[in-house]
Amino acid sequence: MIPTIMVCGKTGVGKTSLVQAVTHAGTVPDEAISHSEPATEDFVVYETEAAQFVDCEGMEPGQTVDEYSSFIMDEIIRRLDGDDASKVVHCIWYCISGAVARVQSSDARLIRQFSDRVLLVVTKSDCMRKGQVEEMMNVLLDLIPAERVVLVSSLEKSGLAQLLDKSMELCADAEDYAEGELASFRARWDSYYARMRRNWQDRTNEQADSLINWAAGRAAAIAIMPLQLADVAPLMANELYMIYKLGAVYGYAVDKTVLTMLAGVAGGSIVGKTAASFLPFLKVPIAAAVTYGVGKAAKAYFESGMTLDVKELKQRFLAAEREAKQTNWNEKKVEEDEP
Ligand SMILES: Nc1nc2c(ncn2[C@@H]2O[C@H](COP(=O)(O)OP(=O)(O)O)[C@@H](O)[C@H]2O)c(=O)[nH]1
Ligand SMILES: [Mg+2]
Repeated sequence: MIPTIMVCGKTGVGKTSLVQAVTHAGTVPDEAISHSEPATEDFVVYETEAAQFVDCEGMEPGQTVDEYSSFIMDEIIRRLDGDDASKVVHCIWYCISGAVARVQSSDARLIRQFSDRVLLVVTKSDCMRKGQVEEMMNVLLDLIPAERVVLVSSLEKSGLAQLLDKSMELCADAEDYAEGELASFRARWDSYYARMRRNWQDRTNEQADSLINWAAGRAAAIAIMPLQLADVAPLMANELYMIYKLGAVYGYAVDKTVLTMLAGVAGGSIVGKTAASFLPFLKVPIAAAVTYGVGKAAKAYFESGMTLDVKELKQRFLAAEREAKQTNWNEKKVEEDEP
């Protein structure tokens, strides 16, 4: 038995690209990915040793939620009713685009309809921009618990390991597995993904580090501005944005509690720490070091699967802050563009 995962959402959000990203080379041909016209018609099934992916035609702008919803539901029921147990859908990936940064009411309705079999996948997380991320997260997390949301980028190969882990959990409890069957299913899945995971992990690590360096450099650039008050809000926004993006690199939707906890490992807000440095030449290194330290603690937290406790995080923060103080942030060239 291999699980069946159904991938749906609006046209162009990156469904086919996502299936391509989680399957071995050659499974999904490049031609299947659209660059202008919608490319996926009806239901296209891609099969691997680990899973069967049903790539659905996307919801079109003129289509109503009810129309799209019954199109998907009909297929789910058709598969359930058939004699072939291997066709039953175990898990749905409902995709919305991180580039659009808006959750529409139609998305909200569909997500509710698919209920407890659905993972909400935010695609193109590489395209999420400052000023939009926070609002989008808040709307999403009102709709569905953070555990059921995964942020991915097929382009950067980020969040994919997280998506697979969550899907595996959903698939595993969707089936009444006979003894031993579950274990063999897990083993097959693990061996299929072992190499891909290693590659993704290396990339994720690099992305996280470059994001932290970028944010610390930005903090230094903000702190160098002469006006005391003017730099307060941007420093805070910069730090929070870094945390959201780091979460996304690991596939996590960061909620308020996690955000506050991570920003707090510095033992006070970045604003407080910077303002307290009454010697102007200390502002830059402090702002950079605090951001860097919070970044490294956040990275460790997401890397651990959100299990590290506050005490461990504080230690990570202190070690990284010390390390950052050795860096001359004034001399580091800060790129305006994000990594
Ligand atoms: N930046 C970015 N673009 C993506 C990503 N995934 C897909 N795309 C682009 O989005 C467009 C639509 O992708 P496609 O997979 O055909 O979307 P579908 O209609 O939902 O199946 C294509 O131009 C892709 O190259 C991603 O993770 N990041
Ligand atoms: Mg498609």
